[in-house]
Amino acid sequence: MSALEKNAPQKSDLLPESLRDDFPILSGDVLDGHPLVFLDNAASTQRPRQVIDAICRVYERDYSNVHRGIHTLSERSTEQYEQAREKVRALIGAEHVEEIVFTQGTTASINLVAQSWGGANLKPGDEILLTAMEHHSNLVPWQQIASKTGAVLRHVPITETGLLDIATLDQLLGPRTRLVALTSVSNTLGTINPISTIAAQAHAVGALVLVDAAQSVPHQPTNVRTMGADFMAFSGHKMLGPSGIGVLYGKRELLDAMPPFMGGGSMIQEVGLESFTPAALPAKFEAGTPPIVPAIAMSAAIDYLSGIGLDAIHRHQQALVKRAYQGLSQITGLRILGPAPEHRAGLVSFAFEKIHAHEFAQVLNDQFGVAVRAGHHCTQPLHATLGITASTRASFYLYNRLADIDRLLEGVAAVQAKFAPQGRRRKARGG
Ligand code: C6P
Repeated sequence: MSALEKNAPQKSDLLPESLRDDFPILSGDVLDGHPLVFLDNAASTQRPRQVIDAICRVYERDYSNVHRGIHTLSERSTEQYEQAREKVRALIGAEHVEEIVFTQGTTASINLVAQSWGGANLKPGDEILLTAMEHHSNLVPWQQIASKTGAVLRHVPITETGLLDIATLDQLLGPRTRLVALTSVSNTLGTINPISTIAAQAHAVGALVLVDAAQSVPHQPTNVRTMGADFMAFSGHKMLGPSGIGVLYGKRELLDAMPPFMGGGSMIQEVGLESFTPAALPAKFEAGTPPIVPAIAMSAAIDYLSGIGLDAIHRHQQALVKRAYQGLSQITGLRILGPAPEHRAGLVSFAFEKIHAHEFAQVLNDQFGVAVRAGHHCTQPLHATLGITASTRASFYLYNRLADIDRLLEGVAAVQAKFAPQGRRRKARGG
């Protein structure tokens, strides 16, 4: 029995393969002669027929602008748009439905908090604590507001094994810390961060906590209250929904006290020629015509995910990532970034000294039908910390199978053998 077979996940950890039938693109003719192995889910996921149908249904039967008309179609659209908000509330365990603001995505949500809350509250010398593993979307908005307000950015480092070095929190958190903004799952290392522990420490010094949950809400059960999140951001397109829709969760009293981010229609109660009064939550933060159909379709995606169960989806991906990690660890000269499988979500990034990540991804696509992402994955500072400029990333979702992982391993081994037949064996390591 091979090492892979010995460590094979229990069948019960895996979801039934039949759910793939719900995803037309997986059986479509994407690549000439190769069945598609889609392992780029951290970038964006595919959509099931149920979500595609929801989009068609709204446009064919129910579509109009929301919150504006008293005619039937406007009422129908408004009702479905607001039902989507309630569905999001339930998904993340928020207390009040008005704590759910629809945005364009994670990036837009974080920018909203940085500009609105940050602009109103940050003073010179105030500190914002980020981490070394943040996506650019949770770095640049803070850099921008820090340079406007005189606030100072600090960063939690990572350990050799690719975990957050939470032992440093005692020194990094202090009376000047106003906000800790961090990712729940690293899109490059796969690390699952201990958000509730960090949030408790942040709250103990009076700081707020913003969670970038782009890579966790789609993959595991989430509860903003047990997590200790004051703000949380995520995107619809990473959870089987359309692009152009995302969510900002914020505690009601915080959102209430924040000034509107954008001005325009819908976000006002009353407007005069010289001034306006903002609308109540959540409309205050939804200026202009919102992403109506994307919100309704995201709600269909939530129904789909809830029908399968986020616990089961998480277990499925744990089984896949374990297999991928073990297989990649056997490949000569390959460096796996990030921690052991028990600390990571369903993705693995790796680097190979002698082959550029783009070359790797190209061959995997062209010769093996395996779609992965190559580059810095919008985490340039993290890559610099790791001493590299790029990596190759395979990221999984509910429709991936063990056979997909095996195809990836087959492709990686073949590329390695082709480009670096003399490569010396190196132990896989984190960080
Ligand atoms: N990461 C990836 O390939 P948007 O683009 O706004 O939906 O999400 C931004 C974002 C924020 N935080 C994290 C942790 C993310 O992973 C992402 C998106 C994609 O890793 C595209 S760069």
